[in-house]
Amino acid sequence: SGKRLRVLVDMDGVIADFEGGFLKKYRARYPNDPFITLEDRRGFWVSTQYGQLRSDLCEKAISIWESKNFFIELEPLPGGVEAVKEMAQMENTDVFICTSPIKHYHHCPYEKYAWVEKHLGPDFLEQIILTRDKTVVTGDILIDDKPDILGVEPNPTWEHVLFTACHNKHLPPCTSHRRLLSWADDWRGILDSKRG
Ligand code: BVP
Repeated sequence: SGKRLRVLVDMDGVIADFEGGFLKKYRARYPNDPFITLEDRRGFWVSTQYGQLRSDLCEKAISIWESKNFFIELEPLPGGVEAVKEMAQMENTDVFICTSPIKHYHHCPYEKYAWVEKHLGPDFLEQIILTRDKTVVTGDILIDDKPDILGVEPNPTWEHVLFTACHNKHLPPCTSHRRLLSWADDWRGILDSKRG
C-alpha cells in the first residue's frame, strides 16, 4: 500500500548472456586451448575456473571480456528483456538495471549503455546504475545470479533473489535466498510478495 516497489535487475547472467558470449568468443580466439562447457561451470568467476584448468588460461579468459564489442554483442537471455519491459510498465513499480562494470573501463561501461539502449530502448538509459558495490544501492529486490553480494553496507535494503545460472545451479539450496529459475519462473509472484 502506498509505497512504490523498487526492483534492481542485474545484467550479466540475468538479462545478457555473459557465459554463452564468453564461451563462443573464447573458443573462436583460442581454438587449440581447452575450455569449460556451460554444464561444467562452477563458481561465479569464469577466470578462476579457467585458471584452475591451466594457469595461463586465466589471462586468456580475461582477454575475452576486455575486448571491444564483447559486452555489446551479448545475446539477451530468454524472456529477460520482455520481463524487464513488462515490470517497468507495472503500476507502482520502478525498475533499475544494476550492474558492475569490469575495471578495464575502455569498452565495458559504454557498451553496457549501448546494450540497454539497443534492447530496452533509449528511455531505459535513465534506469542504469553502474556500481561495483550493490550493497549501497537501496531497493526492495535485487535479481542477481551472483551468490554472494557483498560490499561496505552490511545490511542492504534489498532482498537478493538468486537468478539461476550455469555456475550456481548446483549450489545446495540456500535458505537465505529465494530463487528465480529463469524468466519463465514466477517473477510476478516474487514482486507481489514484496508489495505493501
Ligand atoms: O562485468 C561483469 C563481468 C565481470 O564482473 C562483472 C560482474 O558483474 P555483476 O554481474 O555482478 O553485475 N566478470 C569478471 C570476471 C573476472 C574478472 Br578477473 C569473471 O570471471 N566473471 C565476470 O562476470
